[in-house]
Amino acid sequence: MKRTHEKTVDPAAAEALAKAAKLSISTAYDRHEEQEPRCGFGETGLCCRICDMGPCRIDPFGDSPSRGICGANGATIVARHLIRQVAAGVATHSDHGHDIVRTLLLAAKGEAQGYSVKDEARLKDLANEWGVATDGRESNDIAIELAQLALGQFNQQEGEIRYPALRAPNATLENWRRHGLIPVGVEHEVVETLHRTHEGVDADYRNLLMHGFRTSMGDGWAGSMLATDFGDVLFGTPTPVRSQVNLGVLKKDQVNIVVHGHEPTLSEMVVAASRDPELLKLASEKGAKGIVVGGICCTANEILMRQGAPVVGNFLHQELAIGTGAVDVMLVDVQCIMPAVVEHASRYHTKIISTSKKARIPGATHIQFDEKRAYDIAKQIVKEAVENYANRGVTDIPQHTSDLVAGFTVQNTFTHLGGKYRATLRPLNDGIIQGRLRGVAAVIGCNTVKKTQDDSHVRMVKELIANDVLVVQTGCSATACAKIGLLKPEAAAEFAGKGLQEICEAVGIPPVLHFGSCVDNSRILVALCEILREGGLGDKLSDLPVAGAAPEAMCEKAIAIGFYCVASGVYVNYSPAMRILGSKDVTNFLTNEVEDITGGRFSFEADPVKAARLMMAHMDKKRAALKLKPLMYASAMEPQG
Ligand code: NFS
Ligand code: SF4
Repeated sequence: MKRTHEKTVDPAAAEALAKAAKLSISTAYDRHEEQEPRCGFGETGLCCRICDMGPCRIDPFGDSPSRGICGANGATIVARHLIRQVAAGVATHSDHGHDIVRTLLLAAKGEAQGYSVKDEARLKDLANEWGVATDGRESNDIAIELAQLALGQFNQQEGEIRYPALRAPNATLENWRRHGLIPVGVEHEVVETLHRTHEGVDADYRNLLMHGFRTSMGDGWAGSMLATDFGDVLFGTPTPVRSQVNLGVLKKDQVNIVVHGHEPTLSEMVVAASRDPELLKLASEKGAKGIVVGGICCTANEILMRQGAPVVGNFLHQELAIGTGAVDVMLVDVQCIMPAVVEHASRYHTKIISTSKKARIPGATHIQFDEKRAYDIAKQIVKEAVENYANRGVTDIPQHTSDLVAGFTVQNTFTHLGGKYRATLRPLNDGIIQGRLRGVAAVIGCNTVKKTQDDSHVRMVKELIANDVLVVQTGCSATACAKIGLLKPEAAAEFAGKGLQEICEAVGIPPVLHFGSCVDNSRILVALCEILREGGLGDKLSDLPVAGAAPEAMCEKAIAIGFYCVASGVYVNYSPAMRILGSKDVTNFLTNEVEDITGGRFSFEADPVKAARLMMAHMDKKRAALKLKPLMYASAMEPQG
């Protein structure tokens, strides 16, 4: 059995796990062990369940059988299942993006209670970019036209999705066109993935994987990008904001509502409702000193960056939060919600409330969300929490919190870097060109029980910043590093290399920038385009000394993100590896051959420090190709303790 320190490096989680063990309450870590030993065919991707003549399995060591009943070989089987996972990830982010665009449309028509265009400047910028007239028009009018165009991006059947031509550098765009990597529409490519991977269709692993890359572009350069842009219009563009993270943000003497999932639509309203005088009065009548709304998973990041709401934790905290006995309601919408929360909550007074028609969990209370009555529904949910406060038993909240700054965006990082009056990325580019900074790394993604919680995120990011790499983060990875204090400006002095320290001090930013939720990885793509546009670092995205990593990845969304980053020309270390290692051909295509096509590639190094060094070696290779000055300080990659 795994010992607690092998399960997590987070002291709050360690306390909560110890308590769950004492009470014999099962957590994901226990259920992970119950699943051992794992099937080697499944783990290496060599099990095919595509048709009902199967399942078929391929011997990974090359002995018989080397093909399934239909003749599909290992590479075909692995590639087929992998791109189905890509398509699922794309569908997930895109459906989320779709719902945000739709909410803006309803809001602009006056049909979504409590929502309106919050950021008119952002709306106008987008309209100008998309060629929608703004002169003399009401913002609702503009929003309606823009939202309708955006909805068309999902089911468009011809041409190209819009953002690549609007935002990507020409050389990258031309390369995508040469290789047919731009989706005609988001949904079409997902449908085509399902068609191609049906029994007896595409058997060429390269052809399958290239379609996977094309499909993934519909996430990064459409679904997620639309979620981010239209989310900013609807809820406001984030600005840097201070808050706190970890289980200690739950309060013994207040009503605690944990919002868990992904879409900001409902959680924004719940935050607003928690400030409603009527509900605050009710809370006080019940003996509570106030109402806390904190998040788990990406909903946390959404309300953190826009409202400064505290973060309760990342993916593996969902059960642990309930285990404090202090959660009056856990409100869930879609994605990354373990059905186990219901079982866990049954041992406490916690009410699990599901809200999406797409995601019901047996045993949860369902309150159907509806944009048309959003504020009323949010109030109803907050009221349930307030009323449940009195039913609490003993609470036991691990007293650990850490401060962080979040809410960086392409727009405001510009302002920061350029000083108050000049919004420009010039200081960043100059820092890289002169060798003060080695490059930029995006460290993102989930937690997984296959690794020690947070350990890989933290060790990778420490290694990178110590060697003068500016790190940007999103999702559960940002939460992991926030928990140990890497996301506050003071972290620069303690953890960053000298060159990065100088930049952070001059500009007043932390060495690790929180860029938001997982759909906000699209902000990172836009930032890369802007860095390139600023000049001096080449002419295509793959020229930049940058790299990405998902060091504790666990879901199909993470695979889709990895794919669109590699398609965009980025080097990505992904761990634990996807289920592909059973096919040498597929592995070689993803880690090697694809670089000749997109300029990006995958690696699957599991050790986070070694992976960080691979990422930096890639940056150094790009620096050499650009003939940049030698690094000012971090000439050698020093191992960090
Ligand atoms: Ni991203 Fe965010 Fe977390 Fe992974 Fe899940 S919450 S959408 S998928 S686990 S980082
Ligand atoms: Fe077996 Fe081919 Fe059917 Fe897959 S598609 S289960 S390899 S027969």
